[in-house]
Amino acid sequence: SITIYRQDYTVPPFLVDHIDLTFDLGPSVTQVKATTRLRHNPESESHDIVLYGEALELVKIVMNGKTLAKSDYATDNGELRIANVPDDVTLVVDTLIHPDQNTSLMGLYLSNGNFFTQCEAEGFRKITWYPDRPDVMATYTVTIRADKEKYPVLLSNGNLVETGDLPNNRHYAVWDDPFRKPSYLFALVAGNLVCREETFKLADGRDVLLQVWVEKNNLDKTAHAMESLKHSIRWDESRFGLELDLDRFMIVAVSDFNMGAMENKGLNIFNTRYILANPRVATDTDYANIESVVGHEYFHNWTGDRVTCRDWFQLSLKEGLTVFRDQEFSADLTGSDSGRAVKRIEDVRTLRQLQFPEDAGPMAHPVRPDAYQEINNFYTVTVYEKGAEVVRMYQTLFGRDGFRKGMDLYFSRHDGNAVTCNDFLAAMADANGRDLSQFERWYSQAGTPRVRLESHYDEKERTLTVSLSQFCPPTPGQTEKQPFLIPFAIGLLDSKGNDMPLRLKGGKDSGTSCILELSDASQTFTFVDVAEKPVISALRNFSAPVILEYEQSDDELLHLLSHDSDHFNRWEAGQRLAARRLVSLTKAVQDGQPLTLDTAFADAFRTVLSDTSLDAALRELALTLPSEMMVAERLDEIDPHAIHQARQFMRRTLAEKLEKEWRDAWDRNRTEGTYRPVPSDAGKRALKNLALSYLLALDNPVYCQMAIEQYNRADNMTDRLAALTSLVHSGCMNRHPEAKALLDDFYREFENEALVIDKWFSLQATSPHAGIETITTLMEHPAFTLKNPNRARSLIFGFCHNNMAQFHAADGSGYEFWSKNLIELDRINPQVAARLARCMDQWKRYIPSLRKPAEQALRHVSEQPLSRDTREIIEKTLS
Ligand code: B3K
Ligand code: ZN
Repeated sequence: SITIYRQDYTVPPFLVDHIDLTFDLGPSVTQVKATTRLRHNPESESHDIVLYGEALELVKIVMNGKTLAKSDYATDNGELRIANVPDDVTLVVDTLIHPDQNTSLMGLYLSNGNFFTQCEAEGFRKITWYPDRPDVMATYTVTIRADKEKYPVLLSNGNLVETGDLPNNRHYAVWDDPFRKPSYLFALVAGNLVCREETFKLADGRDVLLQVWVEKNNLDKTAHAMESLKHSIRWDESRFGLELDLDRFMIVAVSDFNMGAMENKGLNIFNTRYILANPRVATDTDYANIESVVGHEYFHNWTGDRVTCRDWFQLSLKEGLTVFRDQEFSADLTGSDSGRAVKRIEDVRTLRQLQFPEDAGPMAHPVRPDAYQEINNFYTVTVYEKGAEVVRMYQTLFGRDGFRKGMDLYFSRHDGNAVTCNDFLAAMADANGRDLSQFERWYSQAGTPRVRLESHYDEKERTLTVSLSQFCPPTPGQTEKQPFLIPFAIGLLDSKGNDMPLRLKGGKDSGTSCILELSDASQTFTFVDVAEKPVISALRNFSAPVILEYEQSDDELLHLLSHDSDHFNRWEAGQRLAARRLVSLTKAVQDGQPLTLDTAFADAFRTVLSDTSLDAALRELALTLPSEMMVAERLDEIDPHAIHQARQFMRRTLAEKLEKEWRDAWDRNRTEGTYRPVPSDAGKRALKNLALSYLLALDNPVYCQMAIEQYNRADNMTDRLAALTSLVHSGCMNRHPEAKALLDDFYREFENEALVIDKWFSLQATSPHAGIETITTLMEHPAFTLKNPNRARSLIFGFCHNNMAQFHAADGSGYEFWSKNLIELDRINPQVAARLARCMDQWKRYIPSLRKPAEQALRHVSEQPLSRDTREIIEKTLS
């Protein structure tokens, strides 16, 4: 495969002013006519027009009125080059495409008989020959023609300017998008759909039309998406002064979709998973995800669409920034400090669980990658979530106001253009009068920095010295790293648990929390007037995406757990106490030693559980043990079974020791009245359902019965699914015929709700009792199909990614299952397959007995014909 390098960027030789697209839609054959006005780019030395195309049937190309002969252009490897072209050119390209054969779900494809497009990153080239690169921005006019009965709804970007009838029961619609955009933001939808719509008043008084389009049977699940959209519009107005620039904003839900959603200008297309909700079918988590993804795609209208990326290496320019914006949106919408903390904890948990391992594995890459073979493989947690942390650090350094100034400058400089991460950095630097050249290393260097903290309290001088040193381990292609600029938030607690006033030597008072700027390999900071030996609350609110190495005693951590004014660090202290024990329990399992858990730890958990002054949501987070993946992260060698046993032991022990308190928590956190997906109620449900899952670890028939009753009484999916999951994942399922019947009941009840059936597959695939036979049987279920990404993910990814104990079966059967399905999936949908390929990222760290079958499975895959997507991942994983 060919590797593309960031440093090889050259400007496009020709720019496009306008493109006219006409689609004659048919499922097996669609005709596409593209009329493009091109103009030579004075910044380019080349006079060649370069177009990209994939899986297209070229009918003809006409340039300035003359049909080109084959000898007038050269095609090679998806590129079509017309050499030595005059400055102004009109190009008419006629092509045929075959949507019904398109299983990759890139370009134009069918889902339940309706037409949809997905063009990011390079899908437009599956529609027509075009300079399909993000720095070529044009205005679009799109004419769609189709059978009127089968495809009554015809949508594209921008404003609807004309509709009408055509002979042979066909009709047409013309859409005009006045905003210049790159081809990756183009979209078309045609089919039998209905919408929920509303007129909405913007801050400047303009009325806009908002629509959420779905299949007819889903109209009753669109209210929450519409609410979320309105909240998003208001939020961007008030927090960033950014207003909707179109008269109409449309969202469409589709059930076959490779990822979460897509920010096409004025016509966002979503995976149904992030739109459809009502209490019967959606959980609290679904509601929260919908809110944040609707927000995310809406926020892209400015950070992505109005200002876009110069090239795909700059992807984090829009993604990191937009994730940061959606995180802040969700946090603000909770309306409370503890709500913000809950959101922050969840986001950091994702980062640590998914991004830290990526940064430490074979696919590690900088937030702004230097090279790729297949760009779709770089829509990663590093580009997205670490990218968001990098953006967050500007706000941590400059405050909300300073950050806003930087944003304003960014838009005033770059609106309507395709720019780079460095342009964003420059806007932040200039607006705040700071030299940020060192900060750029966050974009260029991969790997998670480790920050070591050592402290010394001088009782006589009443000073506290804090020494910070940083080190970033090597990553593929980067052996040496330069120090990062790390904003390190810190606070000091006295023995009563109160925040102490902070004063840095030579500086002024800094309140009770301050940011130390670590820029050298190591630095020392001295606090003066420190009245007693404090307990240090380090890296508050997770102020930088680093691994903190600071050995605090159990007593200090317990002190932080009960008193820290920084909610994040209270949670963190509990996690560190638990993780420390999980690591030693894992070793004990491996050495065949007896397993024990100290009373002090159980007591600390009891105190948190009973502390009703703490929000239920925060208690739930604090009492959820670090995941098996998180424990694996702390070990040099991964022994999945030992980790699983250690964690199960800790859960069971905490269930036993806190049995009464769990019962109380289950009793007292029932929500009253009709279901509302608001944070306070969702928090209660989360705590109640955590309590239930602990109680079910006790193998007591009374609790199985309790779960069965919760299932039967539930008036919402959160409680129903939690009860069913706890039953399946605990031993109850096998001992209670009644419990087993619930799985069938659930299936029958929700047979016609695809997203709920996904949950049904996934809760079984992730069960610690689900061996390879269970999974194989589920694969044969009539409702299973590899072709639908959501379905494939629910079962196969559920098992390979989220069922550590079973996937890593000693006989290698899990890995064999993985390779077989990966190969099959790759022939259908390379993008989804390449995600599945990532399951083996960590194989070199497995214990030796697993490493062998893992390598075998990887080698077997690498010997097959593979897509560019999957090939890149497998080769990097093996290298
Ligand atoms: N920008 C899209 C992702 C497109 C992925 C292409 N493989 C969704 C988002 O981040 O909003
Ligand atoms: Zn995005």
